[in-house]
Amino acid sequence: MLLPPTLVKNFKQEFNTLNFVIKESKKILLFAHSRPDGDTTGSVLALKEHVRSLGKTVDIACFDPIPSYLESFTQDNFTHPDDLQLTSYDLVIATDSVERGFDKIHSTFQENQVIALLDHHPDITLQGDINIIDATYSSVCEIVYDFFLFHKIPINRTIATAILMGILSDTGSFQHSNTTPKVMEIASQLLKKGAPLAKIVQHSFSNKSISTLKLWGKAFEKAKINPANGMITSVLTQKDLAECQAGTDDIAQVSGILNTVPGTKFALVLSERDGGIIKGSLRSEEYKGVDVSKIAAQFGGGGHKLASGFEIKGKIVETKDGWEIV
Ligand SMILES: [Mn+2]
Repeated sequence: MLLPPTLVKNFKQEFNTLNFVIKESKKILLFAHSRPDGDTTGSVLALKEHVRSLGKTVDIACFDPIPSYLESFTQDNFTHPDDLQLTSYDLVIATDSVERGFDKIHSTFQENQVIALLDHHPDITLQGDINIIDATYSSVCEIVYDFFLFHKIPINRTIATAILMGILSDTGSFQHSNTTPKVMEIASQLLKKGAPLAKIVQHSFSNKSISTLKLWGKAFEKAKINPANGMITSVLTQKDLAECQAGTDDIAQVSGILNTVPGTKFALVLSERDGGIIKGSLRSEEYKGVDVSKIAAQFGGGGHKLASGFEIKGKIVETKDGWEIV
């Protein structure tokens, strides 16, 4: 490995503990968050490859299947937690947005099982036995890379691909402000190990189904800019989703794309979800000087300075002048 292990500044003690527990464990469970993205998927796939090489029995639990656009990168599958004997594992490692799904099974685990949480979201209240949580990381995959670097764990092509998948996913292919020089150095190392950059970018960002594009079309058509505060906003109703035969996962990137419109300061996308919930998704960029987590907080939500969200009760009603929330 060409990068110096001194690059790893944080979590030395936690990395040592995690490494020790992995070595002592026979059976390890990895947990990917619900509606998995490239980061949670990449981090569990990288960790799986490593612990399997140590001869451990390992499973990946997730309430949802591996995203179809990432299927071609792996032979591995996610197993629904109900189909696993959760108390049979010595070590459980949950990665990224640990409060999206893992909270549902957290209390199932016993005293003698070690729980490790790897996350880069702020405001995580869930606690494990080993907590490696730091919002200054671009992605959990960057944390996993640091862990591998610290312990001089060999990075093969499979691991390099998985880690790059997470970094690309969470940096928007190196477009977001969390693309630090360190992230670029790591990416460079991963390319040298054979990670297929172009293929990952293509699958993650260019490989859109017609239903996704139709849904985006609706959102773009309805977009409005408020010149007073630089907000660009749009709405998607459950009717829109049904008409396009799209799923809620297809909404995720809309606010990021709206945020690229020149002259805007931040983007807000409101979308109707099941159970009378409206989800607000906010995006901005560093140079625009807006902290969208403060806006999200006003509605009881949270997240990062440049990407955050909230949920409110209500319905979106479209009128001839725009829309209203009732
Ligand atoms: Mn992430």
